[in-house]
Amino acid sequence: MITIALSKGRIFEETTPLLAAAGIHALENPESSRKLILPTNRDDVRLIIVRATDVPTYVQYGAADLGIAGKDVLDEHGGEGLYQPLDLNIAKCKMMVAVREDFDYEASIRQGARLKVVTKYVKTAREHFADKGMHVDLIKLYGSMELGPLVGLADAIVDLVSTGGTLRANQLKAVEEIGAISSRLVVNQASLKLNRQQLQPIIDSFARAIQ
Ligand code: PRT
Ligand code: MG
Repeated sequence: MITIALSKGRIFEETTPLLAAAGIHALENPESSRKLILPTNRDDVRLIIVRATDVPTYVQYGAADLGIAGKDVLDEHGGEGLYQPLDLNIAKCKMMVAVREDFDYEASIRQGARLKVVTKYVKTAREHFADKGMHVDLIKLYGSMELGPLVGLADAIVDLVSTGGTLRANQLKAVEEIGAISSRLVVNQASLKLNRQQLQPIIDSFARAIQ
């Protein structure tokens, strides 16, 4: 049995055409089903529905053979035990630093101010500011980072931006791009060795579908 770990929402939606290209169709919709293990049209393939941040963990420990996860999530996880053969070019966005519209980020850097930063992406943020030689206090949040600067919890946020609508709606502005983000196929290295005959055709179909 091949197990593929996916998260609901944008990753599932954007993965559906790739799975179809490999001849794999979920028999239930994860948005409406409460099942966490979804059968597919193929007796030898099942999907498991997990939190986006948990996908690398399931694949790392071999509970899933394949998974699809954002580069943001993989960078935080560290990628240990994972083979990452394909950038699927889906769920694209940018990792950004953002501040209140009325906050002068450049001036506070020039003055060497110690910024307070809220983020879900502590490792990414720590590395980014260390590379810039900036001293920051990082505060870990699990969501709604945009609120931090509005209520005095932080001067800046590190978060994903796609349309920019969430920043605008909260009177925030992006001041720095940390990097481009897209989702990657991740493969358990041991299971690729053991089950290459089953896994390689799926990987190859994904590769052809994204060209
Ligand atoms: O939502 P949940 O807490 O369950 O988990 P999650 O947020 O980790 O999962 P999900 O499904 O929301 O995101 C899965 C993956 O999609 C992420 O790991 C990213 O790689 C990718 N992705 C692409 C995004 C976005 N675009 C995105 N815009 N993930 C989140 N966002 C959020 C962002 O955090 C911000 O709050 O959308 C908001 C900004 O969007 P705009 O369009 O207003 O700029
Ligand atoms: Mg989300």
